[in-house]
Amino acid sequence: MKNKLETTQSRRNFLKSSAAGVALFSMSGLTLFSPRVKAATINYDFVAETYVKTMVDGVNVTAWQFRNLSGTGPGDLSAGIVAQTGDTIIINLTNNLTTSIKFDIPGVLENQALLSPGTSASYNITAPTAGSYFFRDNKVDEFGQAMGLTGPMVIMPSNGSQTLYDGGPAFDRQYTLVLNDFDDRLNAATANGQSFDLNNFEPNYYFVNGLSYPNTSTDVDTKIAMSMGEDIAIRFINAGLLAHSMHFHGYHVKVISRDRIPVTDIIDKDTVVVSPGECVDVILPVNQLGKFPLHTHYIPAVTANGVYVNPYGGSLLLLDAT
Ligand SMILES: [Cu+2]
Repeated sequence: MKNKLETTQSRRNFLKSSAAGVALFSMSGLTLFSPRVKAATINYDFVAETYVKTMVDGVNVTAWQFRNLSGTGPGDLSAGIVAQTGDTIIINLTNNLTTSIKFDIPGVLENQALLSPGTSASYNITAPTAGSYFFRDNKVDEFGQAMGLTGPMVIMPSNGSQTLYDGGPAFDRQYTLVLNDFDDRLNAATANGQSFDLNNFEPNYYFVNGLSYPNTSTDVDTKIAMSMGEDIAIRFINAGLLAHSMHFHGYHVKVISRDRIPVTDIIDKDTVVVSPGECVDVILPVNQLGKFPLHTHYIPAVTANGVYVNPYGGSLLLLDAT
């Protein structure tokens, strides 16, 4: 059926030509990571900052982001963390916002001190169990996330295997898809120094890795390129405030883990619920060729501000098996 050796070999060659030893987040749809025998120390220099993000319908929205000063995250995200279990991860964070923030990695680094505007802090963690995580600002509930202060953290097994967790299923390629959403009234209020009640949060822009369709269909980190016979790992990380039922056309997937906890009853599914704050890892066996959509079943989330643009917007992406 599949030639494992060949796919492994071509991946190795690909990795060889990349910037070895640098923990880049991803490129060409792969989480670009060279397995190591020994644990390493990986430094990330992040800033938290305000920026203007152009929506897929041309509207400009003032948002917040974590930005890696010497790298990026997947897609349009400006920061992401990739490491191997046991690595030392040092995150040097400077807060360039005019308000304090609280850096947080659910399940890994919690209850940190506030980081005042214009100051820096270093967060030193040992890379935990292999799996999908995210980081965020957690000062006031999900407010920081609603403004865009979030990014993925992917931890690979310490034994260098291309698996979703230690002893878990192997895959040929992996994609990390961060789901989040903006209510542009919240962004505008924050930019004007006004408050916004999160109870009134009704998002009107939706993203996968910071991109909305059709831009998801051309970016190497969000266009799911696959080959016949491959097993594709997809890490859904819902850093937004709404639950999404992600619907696969053309394929069934196996849900492997939820928040790093292996699923024991694995069945084939075409729709996978990803709750707010949840990380859900699935494997898609590629058993037919073609182009198919993958999208949220929450219909407003495949629009831009309630309008179908070009011909959709929001959390819709393309599965492309060649
Ligand atoms: Cu559908």
